[in-house]
Amino acid sequence: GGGRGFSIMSSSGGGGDHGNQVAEFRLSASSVLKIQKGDITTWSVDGSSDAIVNPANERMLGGGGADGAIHRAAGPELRAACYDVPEVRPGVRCPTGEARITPGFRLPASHVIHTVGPIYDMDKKAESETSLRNAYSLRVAKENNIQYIAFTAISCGVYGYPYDEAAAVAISTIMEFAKDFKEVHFVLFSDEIYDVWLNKANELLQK
Ligand code: AR6
Repeated sequence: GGGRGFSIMSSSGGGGDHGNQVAEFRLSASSVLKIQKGDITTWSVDGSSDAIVNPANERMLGGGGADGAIHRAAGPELRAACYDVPEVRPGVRCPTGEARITPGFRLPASHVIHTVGPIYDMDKKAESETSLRNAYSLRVAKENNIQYIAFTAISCGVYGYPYDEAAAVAISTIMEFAKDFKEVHFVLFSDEIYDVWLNKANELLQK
């Protein structure tokens, strides 16, 4: 009894093949994990206590991948706010495994949590794993009273983290530290990563 439910639901809008299905898992009595395909720049739940997590780099001034898309959608105000984040050493505003928060500006989400995942190093797996775990930045979100948070597959693009290993870290970290958020979302760009995440959540969250 009281087990973790799992269901596939279609989100509103209809349309694509299985492109807008949302897989839902219970994390605690008050908290759900939702895994869906999509573009994180369009994500929002309530526009006041929600945050998207930007897989940034240590300079925090934008880049390619999701970071580039988030900066384009948020407008130049986001880069200005990032520029104002103090450097901890020359060229580093946010060290690997840490996070910084800014407003979302023109994004539908109210906040952006900029986090820096590791550049995957197969010779330093334990270090990569610790940094990735830390990049899931849930403490910063809690300190800022975020109730709804959306992640991409941090480090799974430019930074080269193997999908299956990254999914295990991502989902186990969420299971451990996200039980008091209302909703935790993964908004995943590719079919392949979506499938890996869904399989891993089924493995770790299904009884
Ligand atoms: N919505 C959701 N996911 C996305 C989007 C989007 N709009 N765009 C890309 N992804 P990456 P990293 C996926 O490379 O590996 C940047 O240049 C993408 O398919 O964005 O942590 C930064 O400035 C992949 O699955 O981040 C850093 O220099 C995932 O998001 C560096 O890349 C993460 O890929 C960070 O590399």
